[in-house]
Amino acid sequence: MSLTFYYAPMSTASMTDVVIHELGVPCERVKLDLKGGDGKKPEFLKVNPNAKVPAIVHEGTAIFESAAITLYLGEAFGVEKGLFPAPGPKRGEAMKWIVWSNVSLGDAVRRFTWNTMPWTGPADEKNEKAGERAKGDIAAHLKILDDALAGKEYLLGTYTLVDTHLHAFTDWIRSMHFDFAPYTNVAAWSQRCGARPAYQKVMSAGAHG
Ligand SMILES: N[C@@H](CCC(=O)N[C@@H](CS)C(=O)NCC(=O)O)C(=O)O
Repeated sequence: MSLTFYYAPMSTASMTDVVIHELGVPCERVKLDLKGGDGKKPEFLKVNPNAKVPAIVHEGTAIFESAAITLYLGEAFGVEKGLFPAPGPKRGEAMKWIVWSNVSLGDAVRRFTWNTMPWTGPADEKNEKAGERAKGDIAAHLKILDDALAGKEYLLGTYTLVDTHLHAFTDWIRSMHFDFAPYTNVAAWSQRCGARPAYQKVMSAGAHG
């Protein structure tokens, strides 16, 4: 079995890193220095022409986009480990939340970071009103997640890679000073997911990961 994981510490790739740790699959890790230009090197552009991490190569096939990677690894390795549903309606639920996270919640987060964070782009392209609107949209999405978690420990009932994926994403949102206190179900779920050894391991590696 050959699996290669291309990553940069403290990036979207951390989400995939936690997924790989949860699954316990052996892989070759290739750390990229994005600021140093590794993402734009021809050998990496062959893996991901978008010049972004995460990316994986499994048995010679390159896969990019964090949502696609979680879905793919879940299907390939997660079912037998009880971390991803077998094909059927539950699998549909898993797909729904992972795509929702990157597309719907992700859209609000991208607008928020672009308009409010100095590290995303030039100051003269930022728009305060658009930032405020995006902040409200993130709050609306957190409410949707909160409602979905009502009466449940995890999104699909038991812990799955859906929680791994969404928790890594929402914990990054929380780190940008979003108060989860109004979302009591999200706050409790976030603590449960954050206590898992795989998440602790990736986070403790931090910038040196
Ligand atoms: N939609 C992509 C986004 C990945 C992404 O934006 N990755 C950033 C790091 S967080 C990146 O590699 N940026 C390239 C760079 O900074 O040069 C995914 O979900 O995989």
